[in-house]
Amino acid sequence: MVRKEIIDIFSRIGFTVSEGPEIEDDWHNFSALNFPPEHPARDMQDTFFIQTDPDVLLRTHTSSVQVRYMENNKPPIRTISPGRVYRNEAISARSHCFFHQVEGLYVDKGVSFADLKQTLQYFTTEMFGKSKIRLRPSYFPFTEPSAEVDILSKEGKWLEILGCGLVNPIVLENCNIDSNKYSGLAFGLGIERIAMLKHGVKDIREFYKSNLDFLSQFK
Ligand code: 2NM
Repeated sequence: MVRKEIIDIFSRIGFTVSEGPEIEDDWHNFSALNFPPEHPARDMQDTFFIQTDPDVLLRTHTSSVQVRYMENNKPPIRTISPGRVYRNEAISARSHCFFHQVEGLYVDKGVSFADLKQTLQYFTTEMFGKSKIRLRPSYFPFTEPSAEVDILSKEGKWLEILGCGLVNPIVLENCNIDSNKYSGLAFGLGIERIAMLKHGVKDIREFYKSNLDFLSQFK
């Protein structure tokens, strides 16, 4: 339900839906996205690799889909990539070994940080109603500058809802897009995280248990 709602919201401002493989190679999941060789996400502890071939892994984000999209399409590009992603971390109320993301990408001449902020304000307003957001400086290898977006809850608490930034020119060049001519904005969110905030779900594991008592409240 929440995935569909997110797709509907971005469809209304011209984003298409793109999909790609859950089993990825190093280039599309890490190298093209400017992850240095020693980045901790590349560790066996953090990512699921195939033991016999380190170039076969389960994608850790759907940015890999956007690398594929940029390799195969010329700007203007406006696409979102929903899908399952995998992280090798301990299962708890707040994290799971897989979850679902939507990542967004907009590449054209003159795409700016103002476009990023306005796109995200549009999204949060459509998703949560009129709402105050703030952008906090952050770091991702694939964006520069990068930010985390918080939304102000009814209780007056800032809650982190997504990460974003302007696409690092290195990433554009890796995907054969001229970074002197084009710029881009990108963002990534966890669908479960949005669903938990919207519906007051306290434990991410509820989504994977097929418990009818839990599921039937959403029909
Ligand atoms: C995030 C945060 C910031 C992102 C970057 C790209 C690409 F492919 F253009 F480089 N796709 N998605 C991105 C940027 C994802 O997730 C928290």
